[in-house]
Amino acid sequence: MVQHLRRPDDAAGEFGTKNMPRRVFLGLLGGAAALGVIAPGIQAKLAGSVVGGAVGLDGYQIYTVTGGIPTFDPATYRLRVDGMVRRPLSLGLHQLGALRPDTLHATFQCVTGWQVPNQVFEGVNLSRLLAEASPLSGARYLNFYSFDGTYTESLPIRVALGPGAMVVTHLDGKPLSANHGAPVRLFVDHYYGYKSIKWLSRIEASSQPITGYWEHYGYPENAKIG
Ligand SMILES: Nc1nc2c(c(=O)[nH]1)N[C@H]1C(S)=C(S)[C@@H](COP(=O)(O)O)O[C@H]1N2
Ligand SMILES: [Mo]
Repeated sequence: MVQHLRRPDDAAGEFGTKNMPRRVFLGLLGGAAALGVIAPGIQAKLAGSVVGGAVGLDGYQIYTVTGGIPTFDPATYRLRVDGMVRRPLSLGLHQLGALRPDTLHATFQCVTGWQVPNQVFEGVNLSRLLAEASPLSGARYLNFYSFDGTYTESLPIRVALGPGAMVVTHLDGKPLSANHGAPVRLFVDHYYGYKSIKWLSRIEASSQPITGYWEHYGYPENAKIG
């Protein structure tokens, strides 16, 4: 079941309330507030937002701020790495598939309180892509763009160079599903799920972070858990 998250002008939040019993919604909100991440003003804004949701069979809630699951053409899809780099990359699915895979065992954790433990992520560590693209010394952030045309995120390069930041192609041994961001999504271990942008198509090295989609509505840029 897909949770359609609309733009915050008609629905301000990741916390859906339409079709959701009020008690459940308040419970979710309370959980996020207990995590200490959502400021009271944002809570009020989110409480006014309305979208429905259900937990998928695999334990995830499927989020999409555009209200749809974007499609792509496998023949023309490219993951670009550009901006402040010496060697811009443009990788097709064959090239991505030919890379030796990295593996990461981790828990997926959304800021609203749900989590999915014991996940096996496979793909390419960002550090390897960066080694290939060779960021310039002034590049301090990576900015991420989705081909859904709306969702964005950022990450300090020092985090991207760590072992927990991966461009994911496979989840639990299977190619990433469309709902989870096919053909590739980001996963950042120890960071809330909103950093893990789906339907990823561009990674831009920059001296500055862009304001990510949820950051624009008040989520902290630093989404580190704990
Ligand atoms: N493109 C895009 N990426 C996204 C989102 C989104 O709505 N659109 N939601 C984020 C949030 S808040 C979470 S918790 C995870 C959820 O991942 P899932 O939909 O695979 O469960 O995706 C993140 N990446
Ligand atoms: Mo999330």
